Amino acid sequence: MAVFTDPVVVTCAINGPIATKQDHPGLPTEPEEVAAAAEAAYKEGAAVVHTHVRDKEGKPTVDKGRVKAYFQAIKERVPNMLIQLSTGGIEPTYADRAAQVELLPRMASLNPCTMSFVMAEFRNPPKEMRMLAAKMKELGVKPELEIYDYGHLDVAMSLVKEGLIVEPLSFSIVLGVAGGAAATPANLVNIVNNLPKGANWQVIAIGRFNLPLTAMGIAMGGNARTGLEDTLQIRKGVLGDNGALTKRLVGIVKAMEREIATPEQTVKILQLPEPKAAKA
Ligand code: KMH
Ligand code: ZN
Repeated sequence: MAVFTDPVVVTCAINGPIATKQDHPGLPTEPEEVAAAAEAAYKEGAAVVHTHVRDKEGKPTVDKGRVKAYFQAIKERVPNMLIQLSTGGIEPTYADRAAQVELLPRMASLNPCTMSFVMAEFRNPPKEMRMLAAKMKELGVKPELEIYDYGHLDVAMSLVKEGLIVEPLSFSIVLGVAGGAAATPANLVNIVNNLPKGANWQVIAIGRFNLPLTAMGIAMGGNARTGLEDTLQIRKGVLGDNGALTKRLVGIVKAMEREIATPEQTVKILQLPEPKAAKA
């Protein structure tokens, strides 16, 4: 069994695109709520906040003013925390996704393949997805590659060959979405075994599989993610919050005698580029 020495990068995915305030009254959607959730997670050890942007009604939006308001609120409260913006979603056009990335989050998700997403169609067409990858590279925004199934990894590797993304790669292995690979230990082991050397990775296991597969990922040398996007409950029947979910995750990492990465260490571990300003 390998001994892992790098500190573990903890990401908190504070809201996601799907859950509503009816599902969880504490779901952060307003800029101030988002910033408070980021701060709660940061205080417990999260270096990265992954966020989807919602409008005043709580619906996903690509409105640049709203994205700016999120970034500003987070930066005011937790200036050191690294913002990872989601570019995922069913509705937004790729032009809108690229426009969001121009606001220079430190990282942004990149979903390499089209797939069924439960009952929805999650469209990530090859050409447009490549345009978004190129935009991230031009702006110095590190892509977080979302791998929902085995073939998605092959597509990510073809982006390396085409010079659209640069190593070391950062992967989220997403398991348990109906339309992608199931949340099983065997799938996690097999996908991790196929990752390129030197890649950073974390597990995103949906719902009740979140905790066991996240713990397994840490034991296998991965980074770790939690938050209300991935699991609304902290225990069966008990709603969680971003601070409490992060605290629990950090406890597991420490129990395995691994250190927690600060934002400064995270920049080095993930080799985040310095963001460049967007061309006018
Ligand atoms: N919601 C997860 C299934 C993204 O934001 O682009 C994956 C995710 C992807 O976080
Ligand atoms: Zn997300």
